[in-house]
Amino acid sequence: MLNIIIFGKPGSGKGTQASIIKDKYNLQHISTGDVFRKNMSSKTDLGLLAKGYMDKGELVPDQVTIDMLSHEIDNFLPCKGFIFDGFPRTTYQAKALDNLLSLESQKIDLIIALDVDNTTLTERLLQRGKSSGRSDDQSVEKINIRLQEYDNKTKPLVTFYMQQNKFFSVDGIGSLQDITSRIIHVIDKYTND
Ligand code: B4P
Repeated sequence: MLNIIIFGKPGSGKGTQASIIKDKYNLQHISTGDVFRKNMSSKTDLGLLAKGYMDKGELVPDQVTIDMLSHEIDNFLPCKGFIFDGFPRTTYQAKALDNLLSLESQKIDLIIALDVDNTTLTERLLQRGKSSGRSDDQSVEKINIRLQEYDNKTKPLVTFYMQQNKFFSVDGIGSLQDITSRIIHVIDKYTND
């Protein structure tokens, strides 16, 4: 199996790129944000709980997210590998993911970060907010909360994965195709080595 995490700040293009990369390598794409949003639109208990956090731009509590992810992984097995998008977002989640994969004698192979500056991210998210209707994309204040959540809770993962020599960063600004090529370059180098 090949297990990849697409990492980055809110709006860095994780979902956009993961949808493209999954087809090239025949991976199962798990986006925790998408699963939460599906639950929100069908008004499940999980969706109603997640909505309270997502509307404010905050992360959903770890255990809720991990339980949901575990269920998603089980649904897809057996498979050729996963591309995780938006997960993990805390060190606690990263350790839980390692545990879940180890149950299948698997591990994370690569974490690929999309590097985008905060000004560009804010512009992208406000632009998306015009058509997505997503409450968390509607104001600079809310986007700033999401960026603060990233700095406080998610950024420590850079060190966590660097210490394991699994962390790679690519420029997340440019055309979709150029960014996809940068990601493919990292994956192919890893799989050919
Ligand atoms: P997510 O759904 O993960 O979404 P995101 O961070 O907003 O976006 P992403 O980086 O995927 O950007 P996208 O490709 O869409 O998270 C939303 C919320 O869910 C979180 O705030 C949190 O509350 C909750 N959540 C999710 N996972 C969680 C977890 N593990 N733990 C706790 N809570 C969790 O791209 C953004 C925009 O940029 C799009 O409009 C796109 O078209 C555009 N774009 C992409 N690439 C571009 C490019 N190269 N040039 C120009 N525009 C580009």
